[in-house]
Amino acid sequence: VEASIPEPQREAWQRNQITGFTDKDGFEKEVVRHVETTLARSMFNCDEIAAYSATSLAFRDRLVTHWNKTQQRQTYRDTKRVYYLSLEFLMGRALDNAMLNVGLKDIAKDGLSDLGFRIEDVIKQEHDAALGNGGLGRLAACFLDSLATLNFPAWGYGLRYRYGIFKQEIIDGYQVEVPDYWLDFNPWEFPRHDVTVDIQFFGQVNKKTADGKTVSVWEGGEIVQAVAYDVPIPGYDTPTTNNLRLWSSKASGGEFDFQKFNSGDYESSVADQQRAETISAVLYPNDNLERGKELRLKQQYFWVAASLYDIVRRFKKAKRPWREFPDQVAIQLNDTHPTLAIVELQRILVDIEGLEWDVAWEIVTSTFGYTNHTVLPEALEKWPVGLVQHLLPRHLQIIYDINLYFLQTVEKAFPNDRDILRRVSIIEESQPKMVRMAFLAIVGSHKVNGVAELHSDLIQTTIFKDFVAIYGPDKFTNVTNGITPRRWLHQANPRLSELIASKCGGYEFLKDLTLLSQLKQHVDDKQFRKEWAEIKYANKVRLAKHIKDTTGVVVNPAALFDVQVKRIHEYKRQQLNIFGVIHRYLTLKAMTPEERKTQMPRVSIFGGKAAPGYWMAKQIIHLINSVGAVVNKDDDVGDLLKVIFLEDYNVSKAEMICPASDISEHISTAGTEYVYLQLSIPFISTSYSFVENGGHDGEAVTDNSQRASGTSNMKFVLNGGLIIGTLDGANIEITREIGESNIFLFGNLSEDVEDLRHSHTYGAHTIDPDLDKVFDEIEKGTFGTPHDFSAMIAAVRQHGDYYLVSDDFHSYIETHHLVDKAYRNQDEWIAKCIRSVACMGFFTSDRCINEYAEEIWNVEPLVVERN
Ligand code: GL4
Repeated sequence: VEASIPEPQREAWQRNQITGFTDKDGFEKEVVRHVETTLARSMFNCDEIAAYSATSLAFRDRLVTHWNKTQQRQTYRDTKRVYYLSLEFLMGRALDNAMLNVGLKDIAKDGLSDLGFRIEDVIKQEHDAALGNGGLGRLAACFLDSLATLNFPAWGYGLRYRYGIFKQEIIDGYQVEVPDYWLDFNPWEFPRHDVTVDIQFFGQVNKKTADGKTVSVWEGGEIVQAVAYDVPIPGYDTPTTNNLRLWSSKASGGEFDFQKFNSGDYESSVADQQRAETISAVLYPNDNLERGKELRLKQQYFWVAASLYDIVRRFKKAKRPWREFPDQVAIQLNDTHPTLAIVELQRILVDIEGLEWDVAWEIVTSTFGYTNHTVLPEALEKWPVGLVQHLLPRHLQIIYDINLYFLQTVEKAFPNDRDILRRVSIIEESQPKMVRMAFLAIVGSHKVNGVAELHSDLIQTTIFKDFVAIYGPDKFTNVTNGITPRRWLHQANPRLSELIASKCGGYEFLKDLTLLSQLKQHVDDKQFRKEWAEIKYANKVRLAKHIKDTTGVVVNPAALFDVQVKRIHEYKRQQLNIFGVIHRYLTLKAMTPEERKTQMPRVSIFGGKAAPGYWMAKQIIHLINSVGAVVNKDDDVGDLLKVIFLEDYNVSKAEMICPASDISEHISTAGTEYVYLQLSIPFISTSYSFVENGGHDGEAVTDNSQRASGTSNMKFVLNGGLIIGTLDGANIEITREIGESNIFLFGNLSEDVEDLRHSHTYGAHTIDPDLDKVFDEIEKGTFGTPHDFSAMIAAVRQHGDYYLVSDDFHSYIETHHLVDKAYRNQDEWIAKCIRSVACMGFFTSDRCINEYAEEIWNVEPLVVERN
């Protein structure tokens, strides 16, 4: 308040309001000004990076005025805000997105051209902001875009990792990890050196009595400082610009501990500083896996404590009573990573603000919502009690108290059931004892949601079943994931977006994706189909060029492009794909030249990172590259088969790849050990006519609980590609929306999965004969030293084939034949693509955010007026 300008002088400020450029001349002026002043360069040494920097700064200036206005408006109106806590925000590039959301990309294009640059080249200079691993982090980024576009007062809170997800290089066919130093120059962040929070670790808890009241005081230990870095998040076609606040760690007391420094202990003062900075140094590169490292827990508490301090500070400004906290604040926990926030808020309210336990707990549970993203057991977070005790002694006490009160209510409700207490306890009575973070998140939240219908059913009937019995079904809900059509259609595929706009009454569909349904009326329009096909072809040409530039391999853009890009994981079954590719290769080799002429040319495109410690995933990458090395130079097959591994798959590459795919693969194994239930999927028939779709007669398709939702499937379909998949997470809902005839489904039934696994382990496990031949070929050394791939083969032949690669192999191969056949009829293929896109309205993240807002957060949009 003291920093505000007094009333009489405000007129001068208002008179000098910065409005930002609105036309080409204005844009050019700003770019030149930034090149010459901010960057201290000139037209004699302005390269593409400088042009990128100046363009970004020009747009950033525009965003900042909207951003300030949005924040002022939200503060003034004092409405409820949403805080999205996520350890990962996989944002990708910001400039293109800012230009499109602000709506001045055409102006920038012309302006840059006047100044001697091509806008595409300028955009490409930007380094991806890659603060995430895969689907979970990208979902958070899509949600931020939708929150701003829908004018919700919302902040994201995360960590500002110095190193995001590593850069992947492929050297001699192997993945090599290179650090991703992305902060060299980042015009999109604003350091707020004045917004800092001291975060405490270690120490001990002492009881103190004052005014007849005993309180717990957490004392001693060490302090690390959190510094805020703010990133503006522009909405599409709205001035609303929200904030993503990322915390960076720093030694408290600045650069050095001067006392230590002056007393000659230079080394130790530097060591302290480095130890503090380590906290936000690096993103853990695992997807769907928690490794229980102490530093990871430190990251979690550091980020959560800083964010809560900030949220509470903001709430306290309005001097409202504490009970109104949940009317002003909704906090969403993106997976269990921020679960300590529940404990931290209880600590603030009880220990610092002096509220009664029950009053505080009511506030806490009304504030939080928790999203579960996986049922994979290795991804469910548990922390050793001893580690929590050491790092956060007061928090462990609070966790024990939360558990005690919780178990007391359970005991009351289930007086004769002793076992339920053991099953639902937040503390697992194992050796060592563990804190079960998902259970803590459920107990401390008012809503728990899964991310696809099937996934949400599954968590309620399996891992969280007891909690449904305790709390009733209303606490649990589903919000099926979605993607932002701004980035994943308009930005990634501008020509398709334009063509769609010409049939759907302009670009309104980008804000209301259900308007895509108007495309149905145009499916039979020959000219429209032709233009559609031309755009797909042009996107394939662009990808072919990228393939040539990065791998040296020439691919035919007229071939069927078959894409599987995502993190490499055994459950996602890239191994099934590459074994299928080898089978195709062997089949082609066995054909006469005449027979080969009848075959459909294919390009099998893979991409994705393996966690550095995931050895099997790295073998899969190596096999893909080794197969490519042989196949791509085999003149017998020529254009009929090419195998490509695209290095360093990330958001900006995805924007190029998705528009260029004809078919993409979403083929993870059906079911897990948790799936004993039989889910009926009413809109999916249990028998298929063989030709119309990818299923098999009498073979029902199935669920997949390993992958919670999957979101890349949505990106591919939205860009006019078809998909081949198991009935997995969101594949099920995609099938419901686009119809069975527009998707290629295959694979075993989930209810058969357990039996199949059992038979592998205890019976004679016969491998599919075609797959056997593939293995024999690998073992002959056709693709390099067989030993390199022995574990992959052994996993199927000897170790029980947990992911059912052999069981699904035949139906996978058959389905690919159907794909080839369908692709020959280009006209019908394009029609299927158009029909599918027309039905994708449901999968916008705008729909997700509206559902969260209504069902979980209870927040309203707040429109900010334009200037
Ligand atoms: C994931 C799921 O594996 C993925 O299916 C889902 O789409 C994504 C977003 O909800 O969350 N869970 C974890 S852990 N990583 C993911 O990508």
